[in-house]
Amino acid sequence: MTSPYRSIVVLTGAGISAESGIQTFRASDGLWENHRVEDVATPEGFASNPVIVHQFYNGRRHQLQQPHIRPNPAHSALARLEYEMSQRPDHKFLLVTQNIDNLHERAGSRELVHMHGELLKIRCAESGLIFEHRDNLQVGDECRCCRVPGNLRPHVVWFGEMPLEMPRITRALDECDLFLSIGTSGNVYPAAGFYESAKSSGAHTVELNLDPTHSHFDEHIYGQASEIVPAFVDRVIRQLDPLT
Ligand code: BV8
Repeated sequence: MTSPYRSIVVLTGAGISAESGIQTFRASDGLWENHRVEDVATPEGFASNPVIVHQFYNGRRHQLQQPHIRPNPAHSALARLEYEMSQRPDHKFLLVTQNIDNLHERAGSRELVHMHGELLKIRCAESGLIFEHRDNLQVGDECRCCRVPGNLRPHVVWFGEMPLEMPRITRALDECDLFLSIGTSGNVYPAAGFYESAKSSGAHTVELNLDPTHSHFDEHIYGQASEIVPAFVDRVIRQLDPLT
């Protein structure tokens, strides 16, 4: 028996972290303290209201580091799938997340791209240098590179900005034979178009989500990620070439 899947790309969204206690965007109706996410999560929003935008991210950065916010069985299942693929010669795996939380890496994922950036990192807008940052960020904070206040921003991709590592993502989509979309409403591009790229590369495309979306995947599995993702990962692992 030869494994039907030698190159797997997984895309995740806010829904995979919902059961870990992190609110999704649509569940909050995209609103945050009377601001639309699209208004605070934009360069224009940051330029006109840096204090409000810093508050928005400081609140999420603080919440992410609470002891009860932990990876759930869906995050762990994807780390297990990555491990099983890594044990087999010429098998490839890439996890692309739209999420800025760190739950995938805490679950053990390594072949991971944060295409919309990371909540626990900040960036100097002048030098481009990126720093780990777990505390609040304020308007007057100085960066270590320029040593002037005002250049630091969350290392997050806002609406209208280029997602990160697109060439790596595009190459993986061109080569994959299985594409999983997990916990995303498919509202935000270019991520929402990845399944079509995978499909045109001949991949089998599967949507695992709580609610149906408008997208046309080959297969749809609905339910809570912490239940449907481990079950689906078990199914894929059973189909892989046995370990030699
Ligand atoms: C860009 C970081 C140019 C900030 C975010 C067409 C082509 C290209 C661009 C566009 C286009 N049309 C419009 C655009 C512009 C724009 C866009 O898409 N706008 C939308 C509003 C229409 N896109 C951009 O600006 C992007 N940049 O296009 O640059 C370019 C073009 C092509 C190629 C290269 C460059 C940049 C977008 C990035 C914005 N930043 N995040 C932050 O986090 O604060 S987006 C942010 O919102 C998240 O990162 C995430 O991506 C998005 C929310 O989406 P989801 O993750 O899907 O979350 P949501 O709540 O919507 O859905 C959750 C789902 O989970 C639901 O379906 C629910 O049923 C399910 N669920 C809930 N609980 C569970 C569950 N499932 C399973 N189990 C559960 N328990």
